[in-house]
This record gives sequence, structure tokens and C-alpha cells, in this order.
Amino acid sequence: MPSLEEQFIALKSQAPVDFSGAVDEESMEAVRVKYVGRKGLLPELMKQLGVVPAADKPKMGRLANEAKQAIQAAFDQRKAEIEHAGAESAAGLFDATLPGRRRRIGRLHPLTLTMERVVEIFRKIGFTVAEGPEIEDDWHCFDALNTPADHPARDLQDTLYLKNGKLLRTQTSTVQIRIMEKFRPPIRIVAPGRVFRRDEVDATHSACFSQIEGLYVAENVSVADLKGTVDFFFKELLGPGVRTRFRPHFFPYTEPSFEIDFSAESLGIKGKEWLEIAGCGMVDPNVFKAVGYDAEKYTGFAFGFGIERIAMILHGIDDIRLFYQNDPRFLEQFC
Ligand code: 2NL
Repeated sequence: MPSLEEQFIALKSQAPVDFSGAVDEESMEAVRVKYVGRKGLLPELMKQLGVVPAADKPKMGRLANEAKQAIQAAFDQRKAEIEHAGAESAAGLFDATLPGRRRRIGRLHPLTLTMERVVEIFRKIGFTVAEGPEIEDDWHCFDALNTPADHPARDLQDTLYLKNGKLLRTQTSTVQIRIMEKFRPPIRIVAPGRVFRRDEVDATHSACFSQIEGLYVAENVSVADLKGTVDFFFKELLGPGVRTRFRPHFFPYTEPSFEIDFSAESLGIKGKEWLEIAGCGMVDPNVFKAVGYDAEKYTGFAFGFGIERIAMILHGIDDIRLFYQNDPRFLEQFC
């Protein structure tokens, strides 16, 4: 014979099963009477409450209450379901011969697909993937990257600061700094992820976008290694006919620094001969000093590019906002 406690618990779980078997008012009433009628299961159990030892009374009372509520809830839910089904067929809305409602299958977001494609190319040549937090501090986002306190990028106008003094990372270099703080060279990583800027949103700017940065640190790493890596990447991404060119530029964290263009016309992209796609350079010795590396012994290259820009070029998309509006008519086009 199960204990009183077990019987209350059994009622609680059995009631929804019984009610879900009811199909109309009549069968609902039968189940209701079975549970809470004058000689129903619940009242019969309640009678036994009288002989429970005083110490167990509060607990048993609570169990009884829970069973009662579960029965009521199962009754209410099934009643609503039956009424709903009745309303549908009464209005002629239910037609058993119609095909079922098709469940739409989700798919990966175009930015995820692009990121995966990019990461796969770098994995082929020995880069591993590193990740880090989106909420960062000034050290990992700026100071360690040779970007002093008076640098314009640190302005409230450009960076989203939190009330606690932290900030939303503006580039994934923060991840590379964290990796360098933890591990000795050689290091060969890519850091994909979301970054944030306080930008006016328009067709080419979004306050949140996706970026991938790469970093290779060892002895005797040269600009030739950087150029070879960048060339390999764009040939893999855009085809063997693509050419890349480096234009001198400035970034606080690399010296020398370059902007990378690729030959657009070779891909049938009309308008301009060269399209700007990324930035790169040789890691500034001050960055190595900030993470405790011997800047005499090690050299390295780093690069960074925007995933939206790559996806836009690959698919001929002209407005960055499309990636963030979650319109299925747009998102369904990629697989
Ligand atoms: C761009 C392109 C770039 C880097 C990112 C980097 C990271 C470390 C050290 C040195 Cl840890 N550099 N990243 C370098 C050059 C360019 O991104 O257009 N940025 C605004």
C-alpha cells in the first residue's frame, strides 16, 4: 500500500493524463467526478489527513493542496483545448483534409556562414581560433595596443562605455592581447567576434558588427610572411585570379601599417579597379612590451577585417543594416 504522501503525488501526475483523454463535456465530467466528486480520489485521501501525526500535518496539507491545484489546472487546460477545437470546427475552420502546418526550418545567418568560411581558410594554414569577452577594459582595448589616453578612438563619441568604467570592445585585438598575456610565442591565432562602436547607423555603418583579426608572433616573422598569408587568404576566398595590394597606412598598434585592396574588376565587380577590404601591419614593439614579450627577439604580423564587408562583396549586398533587421525574406537567401 503506497503511503499517503505517495498517493497525493500520484494524483498530481495522473490527473493531467486522465483529463487529456477526455474529448467532450461528458467525458470531462466523468474525469472530474473521478477526482473531486463526493466519493472522488481526492476527498477519499483528504479523509486520511485526520489520522496523520501532528508533526506531518503541515507537509501533508501542502501535498493535498498541490494535488488539488494540479487537478484544477489539468481540468482548466483541457476544457480550454476542447472549447478551442469546437470553435474551429463550428466556424468551419477545421478541415482534416488540409495539409499540416509546415514548420519552417531555421538556417545559419549569412554572417555566421561568412565567418565560418573565413575561419576555415585560416585553419588550413595553422591558425587556431581564440575567443574572449565582449565587455572589456581600457587596458586590453587601448593601452596594451599602444593607443594612449588622448587618442581619438578612446573618445566617448567613438566607444561605448559602461557605467562601471568598462567598455564594449571596439576590435577583437583585445582577445589577442589576452592570449599573449597568457602564452609565450610562437602564437598563430585568429580572433573572430562581435565588436561595437558608437557610430551613426547608415548603409555602411552599424553600431555592432563582426570582425576577425589574426596574429602571428615568432622569431623572424617578416612583411613577406604577412603578404604571403594575405594573398593566400584572398585567393582562397575570391578565386585564384584575384590580386591584392598593400597601401601604406597608420594604426597605433602596427608599424609599418597597410590597408589591403583587392582587384575588383578581375571578379566582375564594376565601378572601381581596387576595393579596400582590410588593414594589417607588423606588430608595434610597444604592444610586445605591454604583454611582457621580448621585443628584440620576436616579431609578428597582425591583420583585421570586417565580416559584413566581406559578405557584402561576396553577395552583392548594398546595405549593412540588412544583416541586423532579421527579415526572413533576406536571411532565407543564404545557405
Ligand atoms: C583595421 C584592421 C587591424 C590589427 C588590426 C592588431 C592586433 C594586435 C597587435 C597589432 Cl594584438 N595589431 N590588429 C592590426 C592591423 C589592422 O585591423 O582596419 N583596423 C581598424
